[in-house]
Amino acid sequence: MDKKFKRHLITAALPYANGSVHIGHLAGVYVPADIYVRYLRLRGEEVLYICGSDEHGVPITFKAKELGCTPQQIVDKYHAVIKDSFHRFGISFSIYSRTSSKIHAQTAAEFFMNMYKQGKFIEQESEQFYDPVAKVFLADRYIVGTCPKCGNPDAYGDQCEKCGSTLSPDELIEPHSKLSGERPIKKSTKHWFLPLDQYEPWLKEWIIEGHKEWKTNVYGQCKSWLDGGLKPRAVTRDLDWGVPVPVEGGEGKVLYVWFDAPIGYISNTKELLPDSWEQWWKSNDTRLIHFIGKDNIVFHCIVFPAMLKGHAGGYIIPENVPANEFLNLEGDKISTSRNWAIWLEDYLEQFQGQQDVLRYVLCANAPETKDNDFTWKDFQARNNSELVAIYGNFVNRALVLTHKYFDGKVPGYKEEELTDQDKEFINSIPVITKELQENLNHFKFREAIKEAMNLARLGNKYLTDTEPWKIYKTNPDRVAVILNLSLQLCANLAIAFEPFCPFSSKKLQYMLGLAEQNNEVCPTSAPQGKIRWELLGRRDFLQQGDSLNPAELLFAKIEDEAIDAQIQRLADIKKANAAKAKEEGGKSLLPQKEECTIEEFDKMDIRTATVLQAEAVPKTDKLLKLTIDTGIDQRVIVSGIAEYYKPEEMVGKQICILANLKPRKIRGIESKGMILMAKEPNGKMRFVTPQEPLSNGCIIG
Ligand code: B3M
Ligand code: ZN
Repeated sequence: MDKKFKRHLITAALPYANGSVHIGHLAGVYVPADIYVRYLRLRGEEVLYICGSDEHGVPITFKAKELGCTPQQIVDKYHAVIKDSFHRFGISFSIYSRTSSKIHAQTAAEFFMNMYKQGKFIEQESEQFYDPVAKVFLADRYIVGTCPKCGNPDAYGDQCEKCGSTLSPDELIEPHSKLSGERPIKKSTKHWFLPLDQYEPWLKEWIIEGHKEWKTNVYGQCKSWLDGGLKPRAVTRDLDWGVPVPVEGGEGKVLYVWFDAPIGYISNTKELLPDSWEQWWKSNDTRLIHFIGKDNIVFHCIVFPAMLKGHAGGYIIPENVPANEFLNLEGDKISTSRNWAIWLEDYLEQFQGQQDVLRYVLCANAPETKDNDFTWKDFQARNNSELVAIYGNFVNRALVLTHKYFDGKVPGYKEEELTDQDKEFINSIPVITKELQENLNHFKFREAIKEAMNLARLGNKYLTDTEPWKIYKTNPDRVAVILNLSLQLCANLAIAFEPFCPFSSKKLQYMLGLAEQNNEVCPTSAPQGKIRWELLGRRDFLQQGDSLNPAELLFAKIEDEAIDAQIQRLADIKKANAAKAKEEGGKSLLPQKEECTIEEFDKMDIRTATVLQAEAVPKTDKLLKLTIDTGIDQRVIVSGIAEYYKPEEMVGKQICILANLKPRKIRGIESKGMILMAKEPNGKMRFVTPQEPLSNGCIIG
């Protein structure tokens, strides 16, 4: 661990308080952060783990509207639910607070005011989208339209959830109001902008030059952002839910949720440590690490650091941002609106006392470098053939045999009794724990948990090779050696697994007599006694004659019935979703657009063309780069159709294009024109083609 840091400030993304948390959130953010924090605590490091509910933002106001209550009622309800389920799952936050707290409103307002006074914002009257029917400005998610980068028809005014791009409402194609469905008009309003462009050279130096060690997915996203050029971003909104803008002219406006939420990390620290929070946020010997999902990268690597820098109040910036990719469920993207998720609350209810199984599976299968899939079959297999059959089985054999042969007292041995086999076993332990530690230091939790399991594997092999049950009658002294060493490995396992599976680790510590029964699973300080990381690899945890507590199974087998019930539940949801989509398909044709004149239509140069070449745009899921023959020239169009067509399917096809669309750069490629596509209400898209082949360049009109 880097010695220049005295303390570690670990943050986990603040979940929106408009729903419960699901396995995607857990695998992406809270489980890895908790593993890391527990590891640091075991090392005796000074560490804070900061989180809380994100209680502002448009989706919360939508939810309130939907349920006919106030936004405050919504956040009160979900804050309590989320906080409680995190605790029961063993997520060991130092504090879990909320952004509707007084201290947060104050901290965020002061932060804004401070930057405002230093002239760090651009104040600008601009034309913003306004819903003439609902009579409100349409901030962020109140406005939807087609993403210009990937073609997703349901992109929001601030972000496209499909491709992760951050957007401004002006970039949306065919914007419409989420409130009335109306096409919005433009109306003048004043806002404050953070001139991100001014921070570009500094950000480039800091990330591109200075943090090449960041995870490739994170570094790559930052680089493509910075290469694309940054623009000023509004940090205020015309809304009535949020932190009021504290300056003159700010009446009726609030801070943008992505301005106030990251300040939540600061206000929650302040709430926890009113007297010493500044030491955590303002000294260079604090190491700040943000755990987040990939859709939050830009806010944590670009916007928030620019705010901290712009504030000029001595705030530190993150040392690392180990963001994860997404977890899918049984092959499909997790979706709250389609109820395609496993909710933590439900899991805790249905798999009581089995928190560690989910923690283990989510870590072993974490979407660290790419999106990954959670399946119930894999969950069952990992429990039954790893936790039960390897870790649980080894511990159980060591303990039960000691109870049987030595009356539950740790047997002793003399150094000279050790055989080569014993020595090989003893020497293998630190080799594995060193690997485990290296991986933890580098946020490679999947690899780390494998090593922890390898430690248990080693124990199983040792018992299987030495077969103490066969030799007890003839050679009890030899059995004493074997069981002593096995119990010492059990103690090693209790430490090695503590970050990942704290519930069973506590149970094991108790069975070994190393801890009290029912001790706190969510400690917020360094553990005491022998459960310390620095002791890993040793074999003097237990002394001859120490008493063990009764042996209990660490993990229980999960039967097919339990898994089948879960699979059935998902099948039912899929069926219900399909029925709903079918029903809605019929009625969801968009209403006719506003009238236009023939002159307006004539401005559009629509022609036939043929695709000559097609290739996927690297590092995107949605984009194809098409080289086409328009009859008048050959040119490139980048189109968001990769979801619907493979490159090879497009080659040779005749299509229709809007030829005189203003050229745009998409992912660094100049795109000249647009392919005409027809869209089904369910979102499926097909390109439009003449009924019989025509020459290229025919005018359509
Ligand atoms: N509430 C967004 C999310 O859950 C968010 C994170 C805020 S972290 C400051 O994706
Ligand atoms: Zn997109």
